Amino acid sequence: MEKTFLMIKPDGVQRNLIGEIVTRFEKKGFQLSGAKLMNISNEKAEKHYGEHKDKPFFGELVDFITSGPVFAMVWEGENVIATARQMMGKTNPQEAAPGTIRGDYGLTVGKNIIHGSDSPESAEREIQLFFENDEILSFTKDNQKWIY
Ligand code: DAT
Ligand code: MG
Repeated sequence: MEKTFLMIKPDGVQRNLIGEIVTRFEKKGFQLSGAKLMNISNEKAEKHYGEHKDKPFFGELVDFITSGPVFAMVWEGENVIATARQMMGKTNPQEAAPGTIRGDYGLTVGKNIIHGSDSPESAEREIQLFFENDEILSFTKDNQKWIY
């Protein structure tokens, strides 16, 4: 089954949105395979956001993501990478549709609550960056037959 890396950013953790966000993905039918509250080192942050290293906001982005604990997660399910991105909404919360996580909870692009992998390649890379293999659990829930 497809897996993606999702991360509630420091603003989402500070604003007590972990439960609300986890609930959305659970209710959708996706399965949580791993999760942890963690602080991100500068080095890991720079690796994670490596594709943006030449952007003017890179420094701010790294400072923000290392400014407090994040809640890192691995979720699995059919087409979870693209579907999770849809549920998150557009990068800029002011453009994100109501009903999406960023559309419902965010106001500014610098504090947009959640990260989600944007392709199978980034999902693989980001899961490896944030999780050890034994932190990701594969198990079958009985409810699967009512989802698929
Ligand atoms: P996404 O998080 O939707 O994948 P992205 O990969 O283009 O978006 O950018 C990564 C993060 O960088 C994004 O969540 C918030 C920040 N960011 C993007 N564009 C920005 C901008 N123009 N000004 C400030 N921060 C920005
Ligand atoms: Mg991105």
